[in-house]
Amino acid sequence: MTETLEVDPRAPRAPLPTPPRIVGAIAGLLAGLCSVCVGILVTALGNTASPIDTVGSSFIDRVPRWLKNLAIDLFGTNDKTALRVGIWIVLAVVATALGTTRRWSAYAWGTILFTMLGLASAAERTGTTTWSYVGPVVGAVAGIASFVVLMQSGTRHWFARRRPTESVAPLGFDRRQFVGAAGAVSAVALASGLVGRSRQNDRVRRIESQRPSALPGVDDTVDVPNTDGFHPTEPFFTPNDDFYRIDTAMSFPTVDRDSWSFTIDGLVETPLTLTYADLLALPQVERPVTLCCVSNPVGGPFIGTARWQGVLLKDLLDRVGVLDGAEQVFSTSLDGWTCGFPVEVALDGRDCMVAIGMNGEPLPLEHGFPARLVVPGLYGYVSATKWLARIELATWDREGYWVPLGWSRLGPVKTQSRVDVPRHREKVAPGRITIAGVAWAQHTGIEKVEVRVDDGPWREAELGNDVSDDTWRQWIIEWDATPGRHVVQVRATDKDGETQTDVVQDVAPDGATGWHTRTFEVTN
Ligand SMILES: Nc1nc2c(c(=O)[nH]1)N[C@H]1C(S)=C(S)[C@@H](COP(=O)(O)O)O[C@H]1N2
Ligand SMILES: [Mo]
Repeated sequence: MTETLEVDPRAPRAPLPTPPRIVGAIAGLLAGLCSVCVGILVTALGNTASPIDTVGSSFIDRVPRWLKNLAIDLFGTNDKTALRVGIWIVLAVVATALGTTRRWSAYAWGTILFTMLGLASAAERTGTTTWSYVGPVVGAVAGIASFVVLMQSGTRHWFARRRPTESVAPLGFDRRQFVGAAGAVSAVALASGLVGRSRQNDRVRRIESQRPSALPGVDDTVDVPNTDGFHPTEPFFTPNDDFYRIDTAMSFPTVDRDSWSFTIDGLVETPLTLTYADLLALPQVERPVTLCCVSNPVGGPFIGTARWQGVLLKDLLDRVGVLDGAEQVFSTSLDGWTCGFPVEVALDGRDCMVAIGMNGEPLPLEHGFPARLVVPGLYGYVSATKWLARIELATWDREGYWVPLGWSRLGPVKTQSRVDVPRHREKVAPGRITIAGVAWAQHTGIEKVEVRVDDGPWREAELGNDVSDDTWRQWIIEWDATPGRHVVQVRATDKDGETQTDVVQDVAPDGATGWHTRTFEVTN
């Protein structure tokens, strides 16, 4: 009697065979992609930041000083993109590795772990909503389901019609069915990713659309002498689009102009809350101020000058009445970033402002719309809160964002100067050339800039018009270029007579020092 392959329908179902490892890896990767993209879609539908950005922000909050510096050195103002790419890579590697186990339970536990990370980030952040939690959870469910479907797609033979007499012995791996399922999961991931991204852009556009078309008229301004054409490459006022941007915000905090307000409270007699309309209605002051970042290396680009418009902080502090115990002006942004500077700085007569305008335009999103602080003479990390939410008069017990991460509590700007022309390793023709740059010592002012080539004598550069002690000063000097390789150095002296130190110090903990040195080539 020949053996039949007939099957007893009452027999227990054989377990599905385990698909090859490569199938597990692909399934893991695609399911992970699906998780994240669905998470992005759901959060975007809820008008809130993506899980990637939320986790990224939590990561930034924990970055040690050396890593922050390394990131800025390597990526400059593209550090956020670099972080996003890094997070995607880590997720892709983990999802692929989990997939190779080919066990759905292992994959599910891994996904749950990363989802918890997303939820924990959402929980610790200011400005997150219910959607910040719903997104990762829905994403996790979608990812685990995708993984199960993909793993079974090659072996379950959903579409293979069986006659009762046919074998259920393994039919082998159904490649077409797996490819079909992989295509479907990829399509879901791609569609959610694209829709999510466009919704996320809509969110930013909605904030953007709330910027008014014009600023109120200025009541109090200063005369700015002409500075056009003096410096060959660096305009005195940095256009808003070229102005450096440094902050910890992976995505702009959601702002509703009509309900936005900020409060001045803490050690004050009467707290004050001002809406955007209130700010526009107050007397408008405009001042040119150079803002710079403590992370700017010697010769670096993280500096810019703008005409800032807004309300003088001093006037607001007079209104609330600062109490005796107050030591610092401690401010918080809509996304929970903080910083603080001494109360004396706010009251010593300098033009600290709650700014709403930059170079004649309402503040761009990148630079703090609806309102930010601008404090002449201090680095941004202790003073220049963007997307302002609160100003608190506090004692030094409170620590601004960067202080526990190893940065100095006080951040007065150090006198610095920079060579812009010739550019680094530029080749120039022999003959008379112009060497040009900028120098700054905000709130003290620049008195003198000296330049030397190849360890020759220091020569005094010609200075551009003196706009304000709170702004940088442009300088130029002529030099008869002889063929060969040359080194140019610059040093500035402030209006207190202090010449900038040649002692080289790194940006941490309170700003870089040393003379900017640039090499260039003179050839025919
Ligand atoms: N909300 C918020 N404000 C912030 C920061 C930040 O991370 N978050 N960074 C500060 C730092 S370190 C600097 S140097 C300035 C830079 O301002 P800009 O991006 O407009 O040039 O913003 C300051 N204000
Ligand atoms: Mo900064």
